[in-house]
Amino acid sequence: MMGGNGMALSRARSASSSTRGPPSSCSPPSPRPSASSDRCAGRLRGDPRDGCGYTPIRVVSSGATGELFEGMAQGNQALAPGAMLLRGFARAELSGLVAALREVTEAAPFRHMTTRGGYGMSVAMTSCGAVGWVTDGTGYRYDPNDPATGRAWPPMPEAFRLLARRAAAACGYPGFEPDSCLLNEYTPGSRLSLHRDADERDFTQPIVSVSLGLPAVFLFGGLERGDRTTRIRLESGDVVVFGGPARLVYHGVAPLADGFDPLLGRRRLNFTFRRAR
Ligand code: MD3
Ligand code: FE
Repeated sequence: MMGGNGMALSRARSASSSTRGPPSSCSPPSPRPSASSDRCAGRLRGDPRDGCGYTPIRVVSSGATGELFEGMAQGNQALAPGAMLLRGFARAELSGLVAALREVTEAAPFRHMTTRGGYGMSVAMTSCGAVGWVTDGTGYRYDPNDPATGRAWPPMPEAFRLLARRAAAACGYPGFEPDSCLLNEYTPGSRLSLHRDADERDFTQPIVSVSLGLPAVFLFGGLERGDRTTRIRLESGDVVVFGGPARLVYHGVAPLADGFDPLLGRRRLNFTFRRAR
């Protein structure tokens, strides 16, 4: 596992703290139509090029390049069975997302939370939606209230919700209704150590991730913490949908390299849309 400097790190979200352990089978029924065949069962690290778990996708993103690529898959890539990278899916919407973001962070500013082990996180977080993901000295949970204010989290902006729905639908999850969006803010040096997202109730529901701002190296592992990780560069406007056999994989983010993004400056944001309850 990644060592780090021992203080500004670990999300360790599900590590042994979850009251619900992962299901004994880590291959929840995949709602994706005809995507993963039986030969893919239990296989997480298949070469994306072998087509295993790959669903040819018709992207319906609009905007700048939309006309050119209408009806074509815009570089969609299966990272592994159940994990689809939609390159640039949100690119045309970035400024709208940032505008909507302001309303969220005015009510619930980014803050550095503390892990159950007492470490301050280098990534600052906030949430919107019916519940928000919270970590403090007592553990990890989804809470209907922001502990910083005692009030409900701000509502999920329509632009957020609709983007998540479209991305999920493009990957074979029609009708995705996220009740929580976790917003992560990275500055140069911020990292997220290897963890699983296992605090949600229903692992058949996917998680949709949207990246904005500075590029990052995403670490994509396997079902065991010790499994080797693949590095994937995520850029502003990239969307990843994690479902099926990829839903409970270990993952993290390498320390953010410095740089300057025209929209966000020296920052990277990641929004993850979840069905928590
Ligand atoms: C794979 N965020 O918020 S997004 C997180 O870039 C988180 O801020 C990272 O991991 C970030 O929990 C990575 C990619 C991601 C998100 C959720 C997943 C990958 C996932 C859930 C299951 C499997
Ligand atoms: Fe995660």
